[in-house]
Amino acid sequence: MSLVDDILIARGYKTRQDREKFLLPKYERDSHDAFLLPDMDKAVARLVRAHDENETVVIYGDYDIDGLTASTILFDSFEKFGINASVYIPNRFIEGYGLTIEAVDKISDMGGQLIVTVDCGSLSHKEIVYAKKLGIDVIVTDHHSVSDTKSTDIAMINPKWLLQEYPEDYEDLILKKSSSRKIYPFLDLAGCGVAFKLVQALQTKLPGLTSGQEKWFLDLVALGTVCDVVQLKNENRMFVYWGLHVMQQTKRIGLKMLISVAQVELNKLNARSLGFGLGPRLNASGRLETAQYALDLLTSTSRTQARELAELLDTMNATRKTEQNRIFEEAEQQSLRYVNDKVLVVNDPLWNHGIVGIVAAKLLEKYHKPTFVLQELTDGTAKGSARSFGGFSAVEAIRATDDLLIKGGGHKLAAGVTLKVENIVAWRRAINAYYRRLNLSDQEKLFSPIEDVTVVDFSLVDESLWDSLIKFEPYGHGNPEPVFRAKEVVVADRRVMGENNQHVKYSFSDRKTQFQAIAWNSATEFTAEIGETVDVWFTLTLNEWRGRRTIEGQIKRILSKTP
Ligand SMILES: [Mn+2]
Repeated sequence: MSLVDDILIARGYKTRQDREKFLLPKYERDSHDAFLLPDMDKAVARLVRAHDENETVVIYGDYDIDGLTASTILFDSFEKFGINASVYIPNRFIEGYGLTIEAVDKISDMGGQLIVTVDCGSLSHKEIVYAKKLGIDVIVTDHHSVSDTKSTDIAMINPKWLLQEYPEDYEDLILKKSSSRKIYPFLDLAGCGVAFKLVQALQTKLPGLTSGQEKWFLDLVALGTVCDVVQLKNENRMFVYWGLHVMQQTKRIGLKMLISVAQVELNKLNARSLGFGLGPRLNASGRLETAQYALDLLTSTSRTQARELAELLDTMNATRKTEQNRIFEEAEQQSLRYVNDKVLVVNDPLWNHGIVGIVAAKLLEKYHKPTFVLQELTDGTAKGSARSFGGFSAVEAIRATDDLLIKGGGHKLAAGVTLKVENIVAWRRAINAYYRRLNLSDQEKLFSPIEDVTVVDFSLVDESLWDSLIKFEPYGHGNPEPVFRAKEVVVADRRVMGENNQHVKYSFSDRKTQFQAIAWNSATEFTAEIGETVDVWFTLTLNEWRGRRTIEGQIKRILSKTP
């Protein structure tokens, strides 16, 4: 067994076959049967009718990247299938997330006969019933948490229904491959992933997109999947793995221009480039004004238009960053009032609720607390975003305190919430009381990385290990970079570096071999001195200097063992 096998086994890839699958995802093998998703056949039949009767279809999207990529996937593919469709993206500041009565009215005025939602709609029973009254059918495609009751007269494609259907034994059923009933074996698709499954299913019933051509949509699937922070496992891993390959050869002029303004080098394209380069630029327009610009960019067929839009998004992204830094600094100040709270809730009238989600993520990183950041609006309500980690589920916390809320929902690690300003104080207390009631274990409270594997011998950390680890890419949520831990090694050298002595470089010795590791901007955090015995947690990087390749560590944590 190699270190690589050890890591994969620790991550749950128990058999040799599981490990091989992980290291080389394959499209045909790893694509699950789209018709196993709830209501897929119903949705396909309805869309075939829309095609045959040339109905006016409206794709109802969302302003985040998952919603925008999902909308583009359906819009482009419907065009190829000969389904007459347009896209409706709600405005975050006017309509908010999901289907609304006002939007249904507008769609009715536009002559819409069928709405297909993407990345939303699972909780829109009222709006769906209203649409029906106006003679508009609705197909929901979504991946958000669902409520306990499922409409039977419309198609709702959402893998999360499977958990509802098999609450106790979903895991068991998918593991038991011999089970007589086939069940879709993966729940964590993003909204764009669900939209892509609909394309795969339609492809078998309508001409326009021959088998294999749908792979050209994987660039968009990868982008939405990474930016929606779903687990990069199973089918998602395959989507992102191959989606990055597709993106390197993408024919979408809008994506090409976006890649160019984000200064992403095509041959170095990885999941990080999507999450930190392309994603923020696409999101900026929806956060500041309207996501329509981002949709227009993704669907653009004109080079000039695409260049202009990409440059506009780049400028908006710079504005967003300035706003975000201001909000972050103010929120940092405010959080000093709540040092004893386990769940941080901060609020202000001047914090744009399009940006507060990113600020919540940064506060979480700084304080290691589940965090809610709210904007108080002029109508007496406050609206905001949550980020969480470990055993604390933001969406469960919202559910447990919903008597003080107007609405809320989302996922375990990220959620949204709306409440009356006058209830903020009481709700802050309630959600902290809920945290205490949970009685989380130490493991569930842990924020810092957990090691994948213990290194007993630094000589094993070499170039061949590095070459194997490259196959673990793309890294992201659910598939983090492996973290190594060396136990009881001795600090052989410590040097501070950089203009302001902000970096620190260590050399550790396991008594046979020395190993270099660096911590950027953390010289004050890591203070273990020469001669001390420590445990050290690190990830690996490749250092290329004057043609020489060396493998170095990036320090995550040092624990002194010297009494
Ligand atoms: Mn989504």
